[in-house]
Amino acid sequence: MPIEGEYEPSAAAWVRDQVAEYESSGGARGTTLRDTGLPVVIITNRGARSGKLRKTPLMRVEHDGRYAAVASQGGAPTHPFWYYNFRADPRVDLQDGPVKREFVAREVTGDERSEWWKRAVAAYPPYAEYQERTSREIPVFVLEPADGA
Ligand code: F42
Repeated sequence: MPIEGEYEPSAAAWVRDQVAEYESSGGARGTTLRDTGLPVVIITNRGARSGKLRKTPLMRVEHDGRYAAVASQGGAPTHPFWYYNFRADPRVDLQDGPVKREFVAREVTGDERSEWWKRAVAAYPPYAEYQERTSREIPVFVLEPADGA
């Protein structure tokens, strides 16, 4: 069952515009990071305080049907809000192009984080620069299909 609730668009115009284009085109347009051609997914998550639905575009990092969500926020010194949302309620919906499915997010550490970090940097090399920019260890969540597939 997809998570339900009132959608609260991002405070950042470029983000909410990308979500609008992605969703209104059924995942046919707005699916890359600006003109990089690198693929983006949209993750719907529940606000930790507001309880509202938040829709967060992230770089697509996929392996064997599972995805990584990398809380880089461009190498900022603080975690993005969605990091706290995922921790408060790990049930998320992920849209990858035309396909939308339910997942459960769990933060990974140690060797598992290292393995997914390599995949993330391979998918989006700037993640490595972002990590050099901050003393904050950039959190990584792995999203497992909710139906256990
Ligand atoms: N961000 C990343 O961190 N990693 C990526 O790989 C990434 C890729 C990407 C690709 C395309 C694109 O358009 C954006 C991309 N972003 C990426 C940016 C990402 O989508 C987010 O905008 C960014 O990470 C910041 O996330 P944020 O959750 O901090 O969003 C801000 C802008 C926001 O919406 N703030 C809201 C506000 O009102 O200021 C609050 C959001 C929120 O979730 N609030 C919680 C609630 O209860 O509703 C409260 C949370 C709390 O604990 O207070």
